[in-house]
Amino acid sequence: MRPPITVPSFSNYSSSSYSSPSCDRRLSTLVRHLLPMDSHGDSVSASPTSAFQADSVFAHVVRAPEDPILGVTVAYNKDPSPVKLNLGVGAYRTEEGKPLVLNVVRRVEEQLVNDRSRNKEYLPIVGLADFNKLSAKLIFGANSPVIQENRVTTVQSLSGTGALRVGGEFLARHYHQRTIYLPQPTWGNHPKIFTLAGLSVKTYRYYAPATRGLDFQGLLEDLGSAPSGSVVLLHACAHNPTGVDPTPEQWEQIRQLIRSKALLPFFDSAYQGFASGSLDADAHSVRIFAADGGELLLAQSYAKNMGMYGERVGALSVVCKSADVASKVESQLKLVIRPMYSSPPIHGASIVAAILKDRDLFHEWTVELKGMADRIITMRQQLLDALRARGTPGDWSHIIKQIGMFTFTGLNAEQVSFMNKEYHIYMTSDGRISMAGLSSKTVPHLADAIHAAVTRVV
Ligand code: PGU
Repeated sequence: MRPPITVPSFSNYSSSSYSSPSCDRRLSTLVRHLLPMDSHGDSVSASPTSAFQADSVFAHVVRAPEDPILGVTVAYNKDPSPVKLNLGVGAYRTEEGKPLVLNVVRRVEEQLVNDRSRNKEYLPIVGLADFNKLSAKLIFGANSPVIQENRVTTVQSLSGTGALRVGGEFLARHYHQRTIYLPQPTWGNHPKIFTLAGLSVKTYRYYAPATRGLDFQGLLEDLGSAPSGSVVLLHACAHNPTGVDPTPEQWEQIRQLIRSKALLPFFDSAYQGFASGSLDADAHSVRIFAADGGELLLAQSYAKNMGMYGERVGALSVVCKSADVASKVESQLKLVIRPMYSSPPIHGASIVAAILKDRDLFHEWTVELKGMADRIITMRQQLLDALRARGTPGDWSHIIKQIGMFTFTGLNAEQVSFMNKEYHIYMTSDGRISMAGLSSKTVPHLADAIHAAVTRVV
């Protein structure tokens, strides 16, 4: 018997769990959530089963639950069923259901391996200089004033997660406001990253389940009443998990509100190119903030858009009012990074830099990226058609309205659990499915499962 997946979701926690001004209470809340739960959601204590175990100085260590997202893959890997389908983690798969290494990445990797002049010396603390410059150019645009005026400092990071953590620790040390507002819901790792970085986490309304769209009024109200100076986490595009982004007009209103209240925007850009298929269009939100002369932080990831997941390639940028401030900020970022991991890895960043630097390689990348984005859009249409063909109750048009890697289906935890047990479908308990994990062959199986869940599990 395979145990059902248990995927505790941070998105279910009330915002008040993170609202305490007391660091102790915040940490104890977090620690409570990281302890294992019994079936009633209560923490359970360790019970050593043998004298041998009790001898261990670690005998008191309790087993932690699997991660709500990465744990889905762990459960999937244990399932022997031939029809199993992993729609949990946001990782691109081909029509054949296989992970994809982009052709352009393979080609550059071969060139690098064959280049005998290359070595594996340590990179500087801030990483590969070329990579940092090119990453800033990719997101802000080549003609951005923040680049031309040297007002941005960019450091290489351990993918998007590492950029968020280093940025969070920098803010906890050097910024006067320790509160960060996260959209509700958000990527499950955000609250943990920022809490452990030393910030106090609060939430702002973002998603309206009734419309399956943006709660724009709620967002404006919550950010409007946030204390001046608070940090605001914004998903640059392809919001995870909802797939709901503000329109350009709404972004402009958000920008005006944030600037008028002197809030500090911290962008998380994990999906540039995946929302629309265009790198420039997906950078729109970041660019309007960068163009207004104000300050911001930005975490960038090449996990998805270049398929560099396990290479851990990303960047943290801090846009400042002057080049002088930016260079001082960089000197302090080095003090955050050095005792944490000393310096970042060279391999993945060298591949990314080579692709960003060369016009032909860059073009080849954009074509492959568009191919991935388009395949996801096709999957959306196919899933919607399959549900309509089955007469599945409900309006499923949000499947094609939402953008990026995920569909926030609206399925509840019981329905998710049912689909797991009866159909071997693996997804996060909040009802999010990774469209990138679907293919034409598996759409019917998923549609059957959703139809059964909706009609049999209330
Ligand atoms: N920010 C957001 C909004 C993300 O969705 C992710 C990845 C990251 C940052 C961090 O990605 P890096 O790999 O560190 O660059 N979220 C995916 C991947 C699985 C995970 O939870 O890390 C997801 O499925 O939500």
